[in-house]
Amino acid sequence: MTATHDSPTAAGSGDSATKAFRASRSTGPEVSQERVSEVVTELLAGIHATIRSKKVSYDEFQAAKKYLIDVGEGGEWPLILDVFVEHVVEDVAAEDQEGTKGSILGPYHLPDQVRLDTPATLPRRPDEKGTELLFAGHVRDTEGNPVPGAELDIWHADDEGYYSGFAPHLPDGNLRGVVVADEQGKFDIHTIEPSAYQIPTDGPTGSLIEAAGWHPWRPAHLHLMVRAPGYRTITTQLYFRGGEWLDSDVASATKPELILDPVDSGDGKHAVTYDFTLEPA
Ligand code: MBD
Ligand code: FE
Repeated sequence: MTATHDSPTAAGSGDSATKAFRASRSTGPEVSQERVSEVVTELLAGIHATIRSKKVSYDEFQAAKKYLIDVGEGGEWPLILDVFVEHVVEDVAAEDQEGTKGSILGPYHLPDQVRLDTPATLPRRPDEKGTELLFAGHVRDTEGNPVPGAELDIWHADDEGYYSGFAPHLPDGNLRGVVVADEQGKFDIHTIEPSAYQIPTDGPTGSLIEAAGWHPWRPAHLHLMVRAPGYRTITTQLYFRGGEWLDSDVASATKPELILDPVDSGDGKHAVTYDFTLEPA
């Protein structure tokens, strides 16, 4: 592949992810002293137990300190926490969730993207590469009734695995949009299939993955938040049958119910349907 642009750097996307996260949370939630104490005490006990059982040395402790400083300076706290921790938070949140399965939000959601009535084509460059995809379906409630006007907030990587807003060579808003379903809760979204995503290898998250001998890949995926007034918002991701890394996602965020089966619709284009079920808020 010949790149026609400088490769986006980890520091660039890390900074953007930190800024986007700060902008999305103006104030932290209120957490009681009791809760802080019980959760942090158990968290620290886990770290202490690992130090004892693995006989962590002073050199290793200082290396860890340096590493954590680097994660912060590189703006990679959103990335590393979403890759290695968020999936368990999502599992816990999902315990009482009906309807469509959720998955992690990840670090690359941006609010306030262009609103488009269905049928919609996500903003793309004139020469956007990748297989054309028609992604269609219905949004219904848990009793099977349509949810008219449901919003499908969708964002995904391009054919090289980069996200707009986090890779400077991409126009703002590329492959992002909020698609409004029709009176029957139906949506038709034209876009292109994303490529697999590789954690940037030049930053601290990538260097940990390399140091541990793991691989830095997430399978190709679409991100979605599906919402409507009176319903619990679903945050999820959809994957592609046969895609590489489905069985070893570095972020542990795949679920069998979230795998799409696109079919050829002629002209080399793909089409797939997927229906969403929202539970009452
Ligand atoms: C991604 O694209 C993503 O979805 C997650 C969860 C982490 C890193 C990059
Ligand atoms: Fe992603």
